[in-house]
Amino acid sequence: MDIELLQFRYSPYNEKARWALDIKRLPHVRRSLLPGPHMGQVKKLTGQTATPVLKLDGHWIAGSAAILQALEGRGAIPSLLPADRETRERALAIEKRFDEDWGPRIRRATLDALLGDLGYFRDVFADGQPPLRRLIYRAALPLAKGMVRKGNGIDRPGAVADGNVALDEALDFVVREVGASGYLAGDTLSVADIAAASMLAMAVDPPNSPMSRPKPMAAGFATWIARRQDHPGAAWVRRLYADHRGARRDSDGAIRYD
Ligand SMILES: N[C@@H](CCC(=O)N[C@@H](CS)C(=O)NCC(=O)O)C(=O)O
Repeated sequence: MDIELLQFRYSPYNEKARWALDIKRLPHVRRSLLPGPHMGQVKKLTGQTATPVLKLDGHWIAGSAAILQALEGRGAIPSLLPADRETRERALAIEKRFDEDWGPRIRRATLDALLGDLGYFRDVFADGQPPLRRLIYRAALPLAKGMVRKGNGIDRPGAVADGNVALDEALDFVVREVGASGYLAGDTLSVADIAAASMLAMAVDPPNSPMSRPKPMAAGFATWIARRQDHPGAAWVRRLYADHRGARRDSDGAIRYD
């Protein structure tokens, strides 16, 4: 199989890549890495450490937007780029706003809520890993916690409050910008919807999806998640998932669509 995805469980950027591969029904091998220990492996392949990274036709591609673009370049259907130039530019601009502005800010609030319970943090990011790796990962977390905070900019004053502001801005944005079609750019599903729903899934936790975290959730995290469930933007995310996200859960190994 010539497509391989190196990813993190429950990460929004990785969810974008998984979603595109799934909706285009492109068979691939998926491997979940542990955040932290992933660095050496990803850096060796791509010269940087962020996931997702995708091997396509022998080349490693880093970055969810570049990955989606490369899959489009292969002509796999359905296309996630509107044919009309103006609508396509709108879709790509919305994807960029979610990827580069709202995504990292919302992630700070998400990670802060998750870091309140390191056992649960392990349950989320080491989901699917063998028992011994889970044990070692949990033991390392008290020391690694500071690096997670620093690496994601959570240690800056006001970062978590700003993440919650970004979440409300982004939820309001989808309510305001979704057209009569139910999509953010044009009349069909596009990269804009996938980027927006994947980023917002951090706070919406869409049921029966690869972004639905292990249950029961840690109390503090459950409280944070509960706070936005009644927002109409959260209802849009749940509907997009119900209508367009075939996969109910994430898995590793060979992914086929027979
Ligand atoms: N702009 C990148 C962002 C990817 C990103 O931030 N990935 C995070 C997980 S959500 C990551 O792998 N962080 C670990 C690292 O950068 O070493 C994309 O669109 O893929």
